Amino acid sequence: MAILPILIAPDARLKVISRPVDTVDDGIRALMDNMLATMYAAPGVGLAAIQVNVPKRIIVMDLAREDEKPQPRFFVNPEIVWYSEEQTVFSEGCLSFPEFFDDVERASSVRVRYLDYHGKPREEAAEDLFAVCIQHEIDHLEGVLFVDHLSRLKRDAILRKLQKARRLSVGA
Ligand code: GNR
Ligand code: NI
Repeated sequence: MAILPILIAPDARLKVISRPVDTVDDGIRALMDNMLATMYAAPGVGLAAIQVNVPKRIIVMDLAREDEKPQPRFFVNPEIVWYSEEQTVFSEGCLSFPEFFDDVERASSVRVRYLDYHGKPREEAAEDLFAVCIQHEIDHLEGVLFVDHLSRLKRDAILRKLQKARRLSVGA
């Protein structure tokens, strides 16, 4: 398994709309395994393929606490088929925005339809952190980032700080 480099904002590649997967084959499974290893190494609780510069509709996730055994989940071509009217606010982060967190309001619960690791169609209810995370990840597949849910003032401030951090680190 390989740990892949994660794209850091601002990066135009994070705005690309990801394409559906035709067939969940061994190549897709190898990519999902590498994404999972990358997510664990980061560490993060979710990762969309576009974050490792692969514009395919694939998400990996593990919401288990540190004292629990790992519960890796894989979502191919995920679609939200129902949103609760009830909304909740959660302080979100993103591996593509290291060290930035801010409140985002989303549906409290959703139903998600997807293909699993073996290409089998599934449908599942998501609540709490699972609901937050699946909505955050599916946004990535549309090129939408959590800062796009913030005011332009906050978004621009965060992007400027990341731009500056990059300038300092690469000396560009
Ligand atoms: O690791 C992650 N943590 C997180 C915390 C609150 C809300 C969303 C997330 S997802 C994020 C990993 C990530 O960037 N996935 O795209
Ligand atoms: Ni993210």
